[in-house]
Amino acid sequence: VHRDCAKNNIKYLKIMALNDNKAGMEGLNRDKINKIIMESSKGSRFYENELKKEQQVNQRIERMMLQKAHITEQQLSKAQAQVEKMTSDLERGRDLSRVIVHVDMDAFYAAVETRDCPDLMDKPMAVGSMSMLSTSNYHARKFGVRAAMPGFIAKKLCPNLVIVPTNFDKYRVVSAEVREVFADYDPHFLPMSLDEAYLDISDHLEQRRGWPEALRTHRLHTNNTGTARGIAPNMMLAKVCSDKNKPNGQYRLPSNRQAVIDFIQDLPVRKISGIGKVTEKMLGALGITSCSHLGQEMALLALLFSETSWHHFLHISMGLGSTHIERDGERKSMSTERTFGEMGALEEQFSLCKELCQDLALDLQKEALKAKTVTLKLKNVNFEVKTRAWTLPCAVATTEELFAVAKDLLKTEIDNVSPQPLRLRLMGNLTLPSPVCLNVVSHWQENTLTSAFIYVVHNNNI
Ligand code: DCP
Ligand code: MG
Repeated sequence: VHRDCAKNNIKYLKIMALNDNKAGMEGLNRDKINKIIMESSKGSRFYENELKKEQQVNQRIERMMLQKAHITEQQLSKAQAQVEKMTSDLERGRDLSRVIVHVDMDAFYAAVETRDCPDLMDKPMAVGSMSMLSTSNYHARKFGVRAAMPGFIAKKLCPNLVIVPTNFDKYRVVSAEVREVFADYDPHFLPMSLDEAYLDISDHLEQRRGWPEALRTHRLHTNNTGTARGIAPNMMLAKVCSDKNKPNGQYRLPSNRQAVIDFIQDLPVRKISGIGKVTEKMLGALGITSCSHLGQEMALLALLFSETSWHHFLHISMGLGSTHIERDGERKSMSTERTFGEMGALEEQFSLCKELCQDLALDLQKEALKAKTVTLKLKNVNFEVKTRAWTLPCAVATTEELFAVAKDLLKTEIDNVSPQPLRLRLMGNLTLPSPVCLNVVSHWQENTLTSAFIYVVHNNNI
């Protein structure tokens, strides 16, 4: 029995272990933190679902290893030739002429709250509630406290943690102020969320060459709302760079091929945007942990993964990324998400849904775009994701039009779980094609909805 317990605990630790792939979480006492997380959440539905997901990934890995065992030398050399051809084509198209900046605010919600209450500056603090945290400041991160962790677990990790409730209106105002600054440097900057954006400053740099010295001097205001910037020749690299010297730092990767190749060599694959826990594990099973390993195993990857995946891996291994920030109207997606305490009251849920539609309508109108499909995506009691979509006969753009559809989709979900209440914890939005897809994603636990996003993505083809 004891041995079984020990085995289960080891399994549990592997699944629930602290996700420390986040700035400010290096060098923590993982064993101690994991023990507390484990003791606080063992046996929960969340754990059961994580276990199920883990088993699914393990099965995928088993199938992949079986497939690998059957690969012939001939298949491998054919794939190798294909990879080499594509590598040289990509190399010829390498563009090092642009200067791309990725900006990401440090501990964004926490920084705004600290601005309004400077006493919090030196204290470990987080924004959210006992049931869910949206973010934590860098002091709290040292205790293992991070976003998407329930506040009650965070309190066990850090008894002195101050938890401040979320105030989205404030974060939206700050975000708008920050975006005004971005527009000075690149009027076509691409916002990714309230606190994150890509800018192409190449034209700005060209223009300022002619400016007098005084104008070209940038005065640095140091305060508690830090910003991390990553400067690189493409978007993929800029995103990695902005995380490198967080908080309040920047990292510039020079625009030359050798610097890019050197930078990518030892970079763990997990640092690349788009490579998550599952891909990291699948690659790990093949002995691939760094970007240079990716390059070395490309032929194998071309045989084991889909074309889209291995093309993506090849780009990463060469340090290639997008050098052209998609301008208005070419943009594929726009998103915002929210985490809050528990929300059980129907009126509150509908009014939040309306608020999200309002945000969405504003964003759509700003760019003269319209929505055609409205999707409600939900994660149920067992953390299984469901989607509900409705396509309209003609594209819409106003709050009322969007809400008319989103409301019906939400109501259907509420009716589905009735007579139990649907209790929300997070709602957000992302928009789809202009034509557009309004996508409400929700997660709930027991009868408690833990998260929801509305998505609207637009593209030129529709
Ligand atoms: N957010 C959230 N739920 C999450 C992740 C983030 O509500 N699971 C919110 C709160 C964050 C904001 O989005 O302040 C920005 O997200 P980031 O991932 O950029 O996190 P921070 O800005 O807080 O910290 P960092 O300094 O690591 O960027
Ligand atoms: Mg941030």
